[in-house]
Amino acid sequence: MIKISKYRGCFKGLAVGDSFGAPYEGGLLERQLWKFIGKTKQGKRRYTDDTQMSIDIAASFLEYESYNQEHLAKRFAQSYQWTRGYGASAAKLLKGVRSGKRWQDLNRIKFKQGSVDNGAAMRAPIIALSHPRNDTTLKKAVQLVSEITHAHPTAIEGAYIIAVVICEALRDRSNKEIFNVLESCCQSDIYRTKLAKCKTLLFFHQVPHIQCIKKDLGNGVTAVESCVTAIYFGLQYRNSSLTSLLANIFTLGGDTDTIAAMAASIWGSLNGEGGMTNLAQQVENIEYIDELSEKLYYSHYQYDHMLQPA
Ligand code: R7I
Ligand code: MG
Ligand code: MG
Repeated sequence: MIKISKYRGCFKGLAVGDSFGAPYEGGLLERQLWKFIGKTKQGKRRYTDDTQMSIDIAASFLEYESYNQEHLAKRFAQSYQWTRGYGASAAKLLKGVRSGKRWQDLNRIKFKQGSVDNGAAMRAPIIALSHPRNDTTLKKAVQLVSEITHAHPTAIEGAYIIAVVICEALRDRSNKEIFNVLESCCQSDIYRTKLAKCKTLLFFHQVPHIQCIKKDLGNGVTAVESCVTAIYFGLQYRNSSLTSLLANIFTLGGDTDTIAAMAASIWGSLNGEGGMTNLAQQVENIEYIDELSEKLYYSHYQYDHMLQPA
């Protein structure tokens, strides 16, 4: 049986990676701005859209015991705040939904096939917590949750491979086992090529120079330039501290909040919540994130839980 600590570690890892990565994201202007808005009045680190949308997914799933796209789109829209650093087209879509428009009429307006960015992948770990078996129900759930804001096939496939890695990490699979599963799930040439490069870096090299990771895997805001990078870090640092994983992602630069959010949630799914307590305590709303993780867990493992001795 999967341990509850892994559920907590997955969700808290996402929030830790996001809120510790946010100060390093973007250009000079964004970094300066975050210095002013990056802390709560109580001095906790604020999280960005990555964690907020993950919270929305968990809360909406728990309310419906499944994914209801209309409910989730409204929940995303209600939670929108510009200070959480949403991408420009996601922000526009969410403001549209808030004013009564249908998400289906908005998600392909700016880009014909939908956004290619990593806004679907950054929240995909939570879909894995709601569908922890890597099967067709997981794939369907990823499609439903992602297409509301990110209809492009590469955005959805990026979300799917992140969710698959989380499912396998929750089961303590080795890096080799995880790659075998990824290779059988992954369909497009673009991700197959990235995964092959990632495999080389993970299995056949000493820890590579950070510039090599940037060149081969990427550090950008598109799903293609960030999902495999996060997988690399989550797996490469699985036996190291979360702090060292994060420090290396911050050195890499680029979309640091999102790459760190995805990588740290993989790390937390492998290692559980122990080893991130000090970091998690510094993040706003972490008690609510814990509460949601627990509810997601017991929505699956209630029966098994009742069989366990107290
Ligand atoms: O994916 P999204 O919600 O968030 C992207 C990043 C994440 O790392 C968050 O943490 C946040 O920091 O931002 O963002 P979107 O709004 O879907 O996309 C952001 C921008 O990417 C758009 O406004 C476009 O400028 C660009 N973009 C594209 N450009 C060309 N072609 C997105 N999709 C396309 C495209 O298909
Ligand atoms: Mg963000
Ligand atoms: Mg980001």
